[in-house]
Amino acid sequence: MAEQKRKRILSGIQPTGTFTLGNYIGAVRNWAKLQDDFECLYMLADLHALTVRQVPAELRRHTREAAAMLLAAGIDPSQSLVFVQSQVPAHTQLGWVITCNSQFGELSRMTQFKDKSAKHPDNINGGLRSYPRLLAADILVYLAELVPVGQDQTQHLELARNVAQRFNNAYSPTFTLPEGYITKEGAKIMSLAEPTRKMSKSDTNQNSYILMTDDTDTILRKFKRAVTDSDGVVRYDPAAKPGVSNLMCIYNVFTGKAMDEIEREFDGVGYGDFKLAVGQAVADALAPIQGEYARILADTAYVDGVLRQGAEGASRLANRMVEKVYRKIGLLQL
Ligand code: ATP
Ligand code: LTN
Repeated sequence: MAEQKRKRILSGIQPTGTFTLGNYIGAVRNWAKLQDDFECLYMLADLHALTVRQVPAELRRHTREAAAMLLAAGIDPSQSLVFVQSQVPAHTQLGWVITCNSQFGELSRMTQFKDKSAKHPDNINGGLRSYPRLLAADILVYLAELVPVGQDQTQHLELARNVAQRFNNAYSPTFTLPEGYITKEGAKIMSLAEPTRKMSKSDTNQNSYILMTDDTDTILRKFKRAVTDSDGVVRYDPAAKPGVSNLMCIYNVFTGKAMDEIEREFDGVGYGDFKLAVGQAVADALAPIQGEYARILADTAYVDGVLRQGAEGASRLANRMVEKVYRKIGLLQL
């Protein structure tokens, strides 16, 4: 009985490269924790990844790697559905309906569109702009109530809510309005090289991010080089001290220590020791995940089996919804 009352969660991540510490802290870490209390669907958004040019063989490899990383980070396929977006055609089927029920202007305001078109001026394609409509379809096709994401996705969620509301008004109540599920700690981990920008796996500067697969030496080296400031005091002040505050956020996530506690711990201690402590906390937290990741990734048949089973389960849910929507909007059913 309780089973039926669990709220449904959907979230996605693009298989555009190895996950960063930002992806883990802002999204993936929370996904595993939510499984006991919610019905969870976790998706590798390979169609979204196409908004930026991908090398085919790499996209394929990254997709399997991303699946293995989700499993290594604690997502349990016997509890949650893990699947690849392109293997559930219902997303694109509903996506077109959403496209026809959304307005042109609202898309150009999206920060991610502006960021990515600035980053790839030679490829400002239609998908890059339309992308939030497909994201809305990803969520609405499952009537997902909660969407655990990092802070950078709030604008897209707002758009999904607006589209859902508009559709419900134009036809009849159909879609649930999804809420973001954004944790306070680590909702936006910043780049280690430019702490006013978010840490991103597609950054060209390798020192700006920690990858989930980085070994301890690499992690320590990257933290050692992390940009801070010149006043030498470990104090939480994201506006005035973005670099130090970002490191404190990361330390807080892995040690559970509050900001004032961290300030006391490193009172009178130089940045060098502080950075080393943060790096070590991260390395210690990632080591067991990395062990699991290597083990799971080596078993391609297992990973593919999980994804196949995930796509079947997700399709069953999503196909029903597409059928219902198609009927509502007057597409002929035979
Ligand atoms: P890309 O660099 O390819 O655009 P990305 O690293 O920004 O990718 P996404 O695949 O767009 O990552 O995001 C996956 C999830 O990780 C989303 O929920 C997003 O909000 C979250 N996320 C991404 N970067 C960060 C970050 N720096 N801090 C917190 N959460 C993040
Ligand atoms: N756009 C997200 C990935 C994503 C997603 C979703 C997140 C695709 N579809 C649906 C939440 C719900 C991103 O990672 N930038």
